[in-house]
Amino acid sequence: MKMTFRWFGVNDDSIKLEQIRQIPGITGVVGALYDVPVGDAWPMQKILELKRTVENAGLELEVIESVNIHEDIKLGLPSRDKYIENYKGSIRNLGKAGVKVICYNFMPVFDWLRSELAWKLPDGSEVLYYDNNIIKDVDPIKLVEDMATNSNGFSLPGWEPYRLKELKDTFEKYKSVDEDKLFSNLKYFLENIIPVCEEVDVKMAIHPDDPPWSLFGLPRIVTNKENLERLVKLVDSPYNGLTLCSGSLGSNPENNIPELVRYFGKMGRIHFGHVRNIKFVSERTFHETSHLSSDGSLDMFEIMKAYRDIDFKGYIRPDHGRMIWGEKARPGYGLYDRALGIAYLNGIWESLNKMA
Ligand SMILES: [Mn+2]
Repeated sequence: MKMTFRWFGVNDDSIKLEQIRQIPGITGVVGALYDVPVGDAWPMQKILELKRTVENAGLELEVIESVNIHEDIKLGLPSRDKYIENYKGSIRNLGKAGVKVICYNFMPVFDWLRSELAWKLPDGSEVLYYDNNIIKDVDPIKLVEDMATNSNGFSLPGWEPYRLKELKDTFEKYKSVDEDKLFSNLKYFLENIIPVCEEVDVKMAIHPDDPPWSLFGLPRIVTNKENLERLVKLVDSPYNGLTLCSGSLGSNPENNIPELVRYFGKMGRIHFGHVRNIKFVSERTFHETSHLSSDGSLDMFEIMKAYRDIDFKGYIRPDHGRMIWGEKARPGYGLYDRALGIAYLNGIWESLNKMA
């Protein structure tokens, strides 16, 4: 297991690489280029610049999150071929730069979604909250505006303004895309790019939908064991793999995370693990918590034990943390609580290794 930490770059993160370097056991950051429009190929020079910056701080850049997929690919429009060619270019360049894993998602229109970005827990810390009763009645356009204005001045990953400009138009186009169609569009994409991944040794790791159910009538397919199984079989190659996000899949209590880790881990299809906790409030309503098992509804010991049992050699990172100790950062992505999360996960890992 290699412990990593998501970082948004020199210009768009409150956290410095020098600070990340001091987290015990850290090997690298999970980075991305945020100034390349979705659909364009990532230029080699910019990738190398990022790599140099990260490596100068004593850290590795072996995982990218995310290389976003152009909406035309998800919609299966004729224009997708041009964007798929660009995507292949990004994969080749990232491979040349030593990147081993690309995390991506295939969620229509919206990336992750919450009803509140700073919900106060009794101890005064702030967390992200998802209340299905609010989401089901909200106008998605209004929601996008709220997300943009309540994020402490940072852009939120997946909610970049340029992606959301033509929202109404995109909604209209999705009327003809159901789950089967979305699966076949994903298959088309994977069949085209996986040979390139095999050639340059870069593994694709799809992130589950967050939350793992349909929103605003849009189809969602990366949601449960059955669909994950269908997904890895779309193209039967170890390069067609998963980012197993405990918090995203775990917000549906029917998803047994340790079982999923063992099942897909034994198949060699988990390349990246997002490990975090959430607390169920009621059906389809939950909030995020510290990583500690007793603070939430997921058992972190059992999750890490599953990774230990499959002898996991891939990358792990803590996921969203609480906002604590007065920190002002991008919601979910502060330094302090994610560093605490790493220390805790490392502690579990050390115990598991010594008890084995
Ligand atoms: Mn995640």
